[in-house]
Amino acid sequence: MIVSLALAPFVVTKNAYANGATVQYTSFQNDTYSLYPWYGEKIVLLTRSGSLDLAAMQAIVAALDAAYGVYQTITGREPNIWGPTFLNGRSTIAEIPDGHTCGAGCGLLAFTGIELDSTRFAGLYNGYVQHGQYDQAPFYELGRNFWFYGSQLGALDPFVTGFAIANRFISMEVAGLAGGPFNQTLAFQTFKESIVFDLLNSYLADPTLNWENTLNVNQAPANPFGWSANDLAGAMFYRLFYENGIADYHVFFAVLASLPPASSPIDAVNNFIEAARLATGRDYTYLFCKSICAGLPLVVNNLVAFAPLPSSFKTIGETAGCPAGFTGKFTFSARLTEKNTSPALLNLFAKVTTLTNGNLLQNADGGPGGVGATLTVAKAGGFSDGLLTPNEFVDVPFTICLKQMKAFSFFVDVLGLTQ
Ligand SMILES: [Ca+2]
Repeated sequence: MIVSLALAPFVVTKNAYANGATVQYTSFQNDTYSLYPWYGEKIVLLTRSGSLDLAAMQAIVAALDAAYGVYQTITGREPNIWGPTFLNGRSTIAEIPDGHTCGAGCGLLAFTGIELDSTRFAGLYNGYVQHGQYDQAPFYELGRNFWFYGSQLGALDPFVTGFAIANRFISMEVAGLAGGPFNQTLAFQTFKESIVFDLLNSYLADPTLNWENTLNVNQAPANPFGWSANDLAGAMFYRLFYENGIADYHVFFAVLASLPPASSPIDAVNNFIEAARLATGRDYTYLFCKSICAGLPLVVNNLVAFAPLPSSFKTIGETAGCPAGFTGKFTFSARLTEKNTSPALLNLFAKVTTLTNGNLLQNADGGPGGVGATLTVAKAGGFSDGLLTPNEFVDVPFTICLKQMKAFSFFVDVLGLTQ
């Protein structure tokens, strides 16, 4: 699913530029500039100089368009439109004088708009003119524009920047673009491999490391280039792409977008693992938990069946155990059955992911609660010994405090440890 490099900008750029016309651009810092537009299909590059090499600008614009297309393939969507950064139907990438944008470059999260300072733009332009290579900066910033997963993953911060790190490499790789040296010094291939392979492999090889003492505390394993926890998270995304291809990698993000919001870092890790499992059929728990965090409960929905028992449904008009303001209760049991191919499970609990109408789970651990509340599975039935083995089941009672006597939605995840 590679977007062809043979795009329209040839003609459009020529026409637009031949007029020598500039456009007004309002920057992230709310300054106004007259800049020269170089139109692609999806992006428009805005530069301070109008006397740049036309062929070079066409190549750079085509490369950015191609990378934009790869990001579109990965995410299945496009950035939201931010008026000042959307010109003639295209997302702007603007050159701004040094010291007048956020650092060397930046891109708006989930919205159109990238700014590169003049030094960074010169690196991009000269890199192409002199070596036929593309500086990575704008390809990374596209990873800001296409970041739509703050709700599912943002609770673990390195995932946010890790997305841009991974997809910079992936967009350039899929579009077949030669990368220039990182910060004009580190050879692109070394730059890339030291992150996506070496950093992750050294992390995986060290049994004392896990997500909690790396990603969760913004600390990468010691490494020769000083790569960060963001780079480590990026390498985890890259591994999904590398091992499964871009089609499954797209499914990963499509599934991810449908998962519940993460209210804690562990929720974010579980979302990553669950989306990866559904998209690829593989278990990527090992990226986060090795022997040292065997005590970390993970979502085990795929290892069990959990079905409400209609014969147990009961609506009652009393509210004992509910806070004030409720009108009744709904009680039922759900049967939790271990699939016959699953490993034995222990320390099982249910966690509320959806509960509508302002209703509460009355018998949640620690008292009535809504989304995020947990209910520890009591030792009963096949779980009397605290271990649920293949084909064993246990019935779990739920009591819901009702605001009103009407239909509502209730969903839970099942979490636990595998033996
Ligand atoms: Ca048992």
